[in-house]
Amino acid sequence: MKIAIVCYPTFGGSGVVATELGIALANRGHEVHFVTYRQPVRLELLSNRIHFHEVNVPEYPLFKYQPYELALSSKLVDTIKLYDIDLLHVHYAIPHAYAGYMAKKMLEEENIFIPMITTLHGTDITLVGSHPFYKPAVTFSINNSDVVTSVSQSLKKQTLEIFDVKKDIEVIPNFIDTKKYHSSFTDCQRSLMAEDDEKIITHISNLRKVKRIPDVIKVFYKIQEKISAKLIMVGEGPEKENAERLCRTLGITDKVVFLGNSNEIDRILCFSDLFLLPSETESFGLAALEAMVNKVPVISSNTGGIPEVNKQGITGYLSEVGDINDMTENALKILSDEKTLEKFKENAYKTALSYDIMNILPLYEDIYQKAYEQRFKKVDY
Ligand code: GMT
Repeated sequence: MKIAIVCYPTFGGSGVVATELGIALANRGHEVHFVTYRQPVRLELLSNRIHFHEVNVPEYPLFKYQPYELALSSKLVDTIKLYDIDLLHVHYAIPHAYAGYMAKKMLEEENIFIPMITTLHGTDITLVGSHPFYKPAVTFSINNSDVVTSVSQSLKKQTLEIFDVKKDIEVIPNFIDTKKYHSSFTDCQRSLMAEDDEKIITHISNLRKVKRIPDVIKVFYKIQEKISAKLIMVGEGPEKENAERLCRTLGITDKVVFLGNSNEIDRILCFSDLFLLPSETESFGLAALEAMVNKVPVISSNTGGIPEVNKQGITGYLSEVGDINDMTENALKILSDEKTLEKFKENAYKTALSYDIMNILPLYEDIYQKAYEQRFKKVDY
């Protein structure tokens, strides 16, 4: 099949999922066309089955806001026609599903019928999409997609609660290519980061408010009062400066390393002992799954789709949002005993294996096939 994928190309779960999915589809013989404003960060290997089409929005001084949706829908129309694309898969409803729908309608004028799959990722529903400014457009885009998928049961439930959805939502969980990970802790070069007796605790995100970065720092502060530890903060975002300031106030700057954005997540997770994810809300928690496949247990909040991934007392522990004392206690339970830590590491890895891309990819291929077969049918509800 020839598939056009629209996503955000930046560091962030939805872009990562879309990119990894595209790469896997290409490996299965499909032809994949990424349409977005920059080459996706994880799209390193361009093969003859992977194409990238950049959306340019020409600056026009008369416009206060440059119309990205317009440029995207036009680019989609051109790309779909030029490459004879069979199907459009948009990741993140805003504004991708909206622009995709416009492209679909423009193409229909020329008797070209393209099914559109929309995958909901989280903040497009829970934070941004539910805002009254966007809600009618998001509701419309969801209801007018040919197939809608969400990355967790929890996100499906939230979507049905927030929007007047007339369509079925299929849950297809996020995934990981487990073959890419050769987790052997001997060649992780952990000595570059910490002393032998120090535990390495890691947080990876785009450091936005929803990630509750001060909780990460406070939990770490309490952990290092009891055991020797280092904190590695990976990512860039608006909460970074506050976090650096908090570390200074707490007197732990020498124990916290801010690495910024990194393309070496696997190397970092390879030498990590524990992953912290105290988010306010999280539709899935791909970062937790990436930690788990690298044998890193997870201390997280019990919110959104996280409990579908992080299993209480098995792969880590879950606490109420903001309960830093409980998170600290749980972290210490895992870290203070090597045997327990080893057990949690193994459990995390085993659980992550069930999310292998080879288990999830056929679910997408299946809905692609069904949507393609029904492409001439009008969406009606
Ligand atoms: O969480 C982020 O900061 C990025 C965001 C995104 O839209 O890229 O992630 C969302 O999608 C990921 C992939 O499906 C999920 O794993 C994240 O849980 C979800 N983030 C939130 O719901 C806050």
